[in-house]
Amino acid sequence: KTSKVQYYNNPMWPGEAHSLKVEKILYQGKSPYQEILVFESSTYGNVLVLDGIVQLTDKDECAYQEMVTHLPLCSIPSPKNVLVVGGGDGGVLREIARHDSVETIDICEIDQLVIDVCKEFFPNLSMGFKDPRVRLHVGDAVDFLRNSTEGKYDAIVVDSSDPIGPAQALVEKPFIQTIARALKPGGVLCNLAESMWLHTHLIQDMLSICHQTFKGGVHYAWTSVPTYPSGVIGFLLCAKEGQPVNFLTPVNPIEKIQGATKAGKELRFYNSEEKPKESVSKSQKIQILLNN
Ligand code: PUT
Repeated sequence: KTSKVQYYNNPMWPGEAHSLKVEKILYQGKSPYQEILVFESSTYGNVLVLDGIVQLTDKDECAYQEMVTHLPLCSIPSPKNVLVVGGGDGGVLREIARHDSVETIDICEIDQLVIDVCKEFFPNLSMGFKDPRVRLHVGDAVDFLRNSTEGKYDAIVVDSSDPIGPAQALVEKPFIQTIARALKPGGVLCNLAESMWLHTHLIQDMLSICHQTFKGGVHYAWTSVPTYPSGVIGFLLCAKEGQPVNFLTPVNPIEKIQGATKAGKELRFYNSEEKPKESVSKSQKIQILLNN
């Protein structure tokens, strides 16, 4: 029923739209935070949509979940306590569970309905909740982190929706500082950082906040997710000063973790292979795009 004008009016990507053919609507509802839609598509399996924005599809979710998780967790020697902010579909939990050094996985998701709907329609992701190390906290991550013990976590993964609506605060300086406080020295953050094609100013602001807050190093990474606007999504990888962290060469390669990628549990997208040396850094590329 949405008119064409509405299609092109999303403030995150004005003038653009991407469409998927709907075979069947599986669920439509409204939580106190957002509108939730699940449909079966012709080409990408089941699709989760929040407030009109595609969050994941069965077909390409691996490219997001594996990268947002293993980029940070493979960059530190032995992650033990990990926090997921958002991530109510369970996909990041599924990926963290591959790491046998991990002892506790806290997840703070604001919307119980997202969790319930994903348990029904995305069993390959929500299986992550079955891991006995997972402790679910339903509530606002800003409050959760404010009340959490200083220096508790080895890694924090922010798997939110885009920074409009409930996730707006998650890209702002006070929240980033609260995250830094909750990390151990040498702990790492992976925060959703949108598309370099669409959100260069937002990324530049986030880079600047992260550089001010994290003295152990900040990198911009990205992955290809065809059903996200512009087909890519980025991450900010940040390290708290303490132990040296090298995001470019995984010190904890997933392939070396016993059973992490065994038959039936293979990774579909991520591997630890080092990228060829590049003459222009990712941050420089963002600057080049911004100047054009
Ligand atoms: N959890 C990531 C969602 C991004 C949607 N654009």
